[in-house]
Amino acid sequence: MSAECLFCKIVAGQIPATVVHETPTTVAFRDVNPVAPTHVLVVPRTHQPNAAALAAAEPATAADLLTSAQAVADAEGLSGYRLVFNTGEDAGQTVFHAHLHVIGGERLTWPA
Ligand code: DGP
Repeated sequence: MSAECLFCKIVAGQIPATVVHETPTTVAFRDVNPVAPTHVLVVPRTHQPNAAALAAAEPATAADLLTSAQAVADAEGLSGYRLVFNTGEDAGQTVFHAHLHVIGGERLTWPA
């Protein structure tokens, strides 16, 4: 755990969040600022600053994020969904604990 990390604190239960799915390696909770009817963040329990760092250090946990995302989609009854890893400030990453956005619940446009 990183002492100043918001998502580490959510994983530890020190900051409240609406948790929708948990596994031994991941926690999924609703985004506080949803951009679609379903907007869930799937995070590893361990602290890594972004998805690439997670994949390099813990590839099995990186894969677990995808499995958890599908479980969230199934639980939410999504017929389709979008997965996003914002990586780096230029991509809009604001929380530097790896997280996978699961976005759906409406017809999504592309490009966003
Ligand atoms: P990103 O921009 O990819 O780093 O996404 C970070 C997301 O985290 C953003 O969509 C808003 C969400 N978020 C920020 N603070 C909190 C919080 O305290 N609780 C929850 N549930 N989500 C948060």
